[in-house]
Amino acid sequence: MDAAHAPAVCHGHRRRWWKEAVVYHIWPRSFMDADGDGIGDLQGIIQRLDHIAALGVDAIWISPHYDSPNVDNGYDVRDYRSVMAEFGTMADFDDLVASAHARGLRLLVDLVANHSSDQHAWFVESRKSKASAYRDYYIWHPGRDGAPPNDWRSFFGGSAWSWDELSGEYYLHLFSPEQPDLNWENPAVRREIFDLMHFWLDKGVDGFRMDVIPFISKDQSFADYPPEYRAEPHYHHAAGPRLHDFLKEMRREVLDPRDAVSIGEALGVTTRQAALLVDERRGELDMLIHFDALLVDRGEGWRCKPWTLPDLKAVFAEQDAALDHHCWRTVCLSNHDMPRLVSHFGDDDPAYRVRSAQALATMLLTLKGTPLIYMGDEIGMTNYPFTAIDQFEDVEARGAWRVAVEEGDVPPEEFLAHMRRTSRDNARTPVQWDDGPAGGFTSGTPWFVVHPNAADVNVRRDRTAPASVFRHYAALIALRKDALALVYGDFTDLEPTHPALYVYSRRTRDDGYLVVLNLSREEVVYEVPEAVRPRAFVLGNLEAPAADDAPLRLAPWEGRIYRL
Ligand code: ISL
Repeated sequence: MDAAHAPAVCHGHRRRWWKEAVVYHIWPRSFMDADGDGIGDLQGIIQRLDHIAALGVDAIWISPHYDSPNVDNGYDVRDYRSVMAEFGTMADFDDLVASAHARGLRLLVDLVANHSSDQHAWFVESRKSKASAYRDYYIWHPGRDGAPPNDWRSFFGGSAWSWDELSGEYYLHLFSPEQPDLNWENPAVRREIFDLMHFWLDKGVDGFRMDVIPFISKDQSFADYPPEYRAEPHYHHAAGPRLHDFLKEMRREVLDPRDAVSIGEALGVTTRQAALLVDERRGELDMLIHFDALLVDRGEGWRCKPWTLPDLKAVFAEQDAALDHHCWRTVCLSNHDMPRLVSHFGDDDPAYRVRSAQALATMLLTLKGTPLIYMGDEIGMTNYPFTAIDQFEDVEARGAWRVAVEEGDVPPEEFLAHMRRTSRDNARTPVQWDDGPAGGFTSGTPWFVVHPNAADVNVRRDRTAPASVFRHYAALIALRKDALALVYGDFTDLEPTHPALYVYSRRTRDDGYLVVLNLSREEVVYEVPEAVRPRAFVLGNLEAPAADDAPLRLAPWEGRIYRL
């Protein structure tokens, strides 16, 4: 249907481009290196836009491309209005916007506004003295009885407060000491952030992914964590008193006038709070990156814990119950902070890697919400086989090691066993483009290890292999384009307690799909309930089943979509 004549509402939802879109997430440092310095860059992204366009996605989100000392790989911004030198120039950025738009791809950039780098000019000025005009751009405190003001902990280990010798006060950093938190209570700070958002919108970007945005409002009493939050302080930080006011102001000042889309990273946001942040009648954010699924197997910090499929299904069911037709959500199963999708929720044993990556792709693209695909997952890239702490590059991994192993009593082997499964570095090894040196990522020396399986697992090979993860993604995305029921249709989990199958329907009043996923290594026989008798098989990752295939006989990691 011609978009201009399409109804503005579908099955109770306001139709918006970003609800119908699929987003591809790039972590630029490891995507593609065009100039041979071993570091991914903007021209590298441009070189590979056809790969992204061939998937059929609608938008790209790039992790921070701003000037940064890279303590946290770009999430410590030194200058919000310039491009990181390793990634290229402002002319390259303009080229990226134009090249993406020329292919019908929208571009979202990362807004890192909870904190800056300690090398940002604001912080350099702020710490010069208590009288600095920029003092109140950050959060300073004299401390209590010669100790930090409270028990807040940095997500990267240790206290969230550092003593500044020169100006004689503590400053707050919820992440590393090199990432001081901005003071959103100060209207001048909010003005600066809104102005820089306009700056990038003027450059043609279509919206923002907002880094730890729920943390921007701080409880001004700076009291200790309430006891119920001590084990999981992110829930405390995400519930600051003025969060909703600040977001409404941002919406009024920037997002609405520019028709820019907003995806808030929502670490610490409960499902109930999520509804308040994305209810379109309230005018805050468009959608969130939810963490409950990503962290379903996560214990405290870097530790993993056992999980079951019903646990994961319960997360999506809870979201569905909490977010009604006034709200929207993303489906995010992986990103640059998480293990690789196939290693996390699938089976990266070579016998099942492709098939389980395809089954997970089916889930990602048919659950309710805007799917976010993380680079490399479209060919089933896997976790890296780390064996020693010095192989890790990430500030989070190193901070956790210091606290757990060097200052604590965790045996190194125990730490590494967990980290192999949970480390952010798993997602940060370079994308494997072909079976050449460095997986075709660079003609130079790659800044980080390339996975030893690059000769087998790479874009060139996957796209032409008889069983291809990439082509399955492309087929699913193409199906979704013509299927509003897969976007706006009601979600019903038909077997919430089944230990191996995920079976759900997506239905509007006049259309519907049934998704049957075997997320296990065992064959499973399944009798489809009367109420959802499928009319026709639409798409799967194995041979089409015989017409009289009842009950369904699902091979390990088989995923099928039927029309209802
Ligand atoms: O949740 C995580 C996994 O345990 C954390 O790694 C992560 O720090 C958290 O999700 C917040 O992430 C975002 O902000 C950080 C940055 O390091 C991450 O890369 C970013 O996605 C600080 O800017």
